[in-house]
Amino acid sequence: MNETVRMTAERIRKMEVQGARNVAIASVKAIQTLAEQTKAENKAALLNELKEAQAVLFASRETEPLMRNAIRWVINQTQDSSTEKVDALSEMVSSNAELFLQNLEASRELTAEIGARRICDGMLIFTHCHSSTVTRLIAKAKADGKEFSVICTETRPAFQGRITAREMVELGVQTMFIVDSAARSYMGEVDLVLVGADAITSEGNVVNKIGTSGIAVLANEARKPFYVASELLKFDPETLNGTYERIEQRNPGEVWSEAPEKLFVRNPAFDVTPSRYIHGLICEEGVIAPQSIVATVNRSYPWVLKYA
Ligand code: RUB
Repeated sequence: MNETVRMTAERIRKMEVQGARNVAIASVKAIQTLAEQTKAENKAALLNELKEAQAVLFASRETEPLMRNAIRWVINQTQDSSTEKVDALSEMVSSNAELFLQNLEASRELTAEIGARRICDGMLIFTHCHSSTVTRLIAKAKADGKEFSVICTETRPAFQGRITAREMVELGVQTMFIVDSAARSYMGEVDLVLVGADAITSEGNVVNKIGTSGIAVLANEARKPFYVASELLKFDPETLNGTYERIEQRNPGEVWSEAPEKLFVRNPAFDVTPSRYIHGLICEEGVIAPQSIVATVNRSYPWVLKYA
């Protein structure tokens, strides 16, 4: 097993790499390094190495279709090539990985540009967890000269909300930080809820950090718009064939490290927000209805549907 791939999977598993985009980027870079370092003597051996790396990276985090779509795309371009020469194939993996990362960055910029238009002066924006897509969007609105404030939750048990809070403060955005259970107390003051996504299902439901669906229900109760900012490639094609998105269960010790023996602590990393609570999905194709996800993915990335 390539050492970079093994270490990357380990870092993802240990949560040293967080957030769907960062997980996908780290995985694609690991595949790129493998291709650059391979000692494979023929195409079949190289493909075996790539498939082995794919399996290890896929297993590192269950709820990450962006990573799966990214790796499959990079590897399949090579598999489908008529070339048999290992050097040329390795070069192909590396340049396709680069191309994927550039396109991912461009998608985030477009998503940020589109979403920033939904932010107006004087707004109070509520967010949960840490999404690099959401913070990029907020940074764009700020760079456009808008003045607004943000509430972020601490996001138990791993406190990713602290990353968001720090980034907001560094951007010069007035920021309020609350415990997760205070969400309802402040929802009445909020103008817009904005969260990221780990996965989008064929029905337009969104899988994101645990607690997101409760916040969506609170937004609905308070009649506040709830938006998800996400690249289209977080769509999970396997949900089209009926497979449920798997929800990763994390170490109970994150919740209570010295819990009494025999106490059954559960620690799901994500939950599912039904599409009916989502006003819009802000993505590189615009602000779309979550229910139109399959048609939109089919228009922009038809190859993804092959993996259904
Ligand atoms: C992170 C999380 C983020 C999404 C989107 O959870 O739920 O909202 O991954 O992030 P964890 P991004 O910290 O457990 O990975 O927009 O950066 O892809």
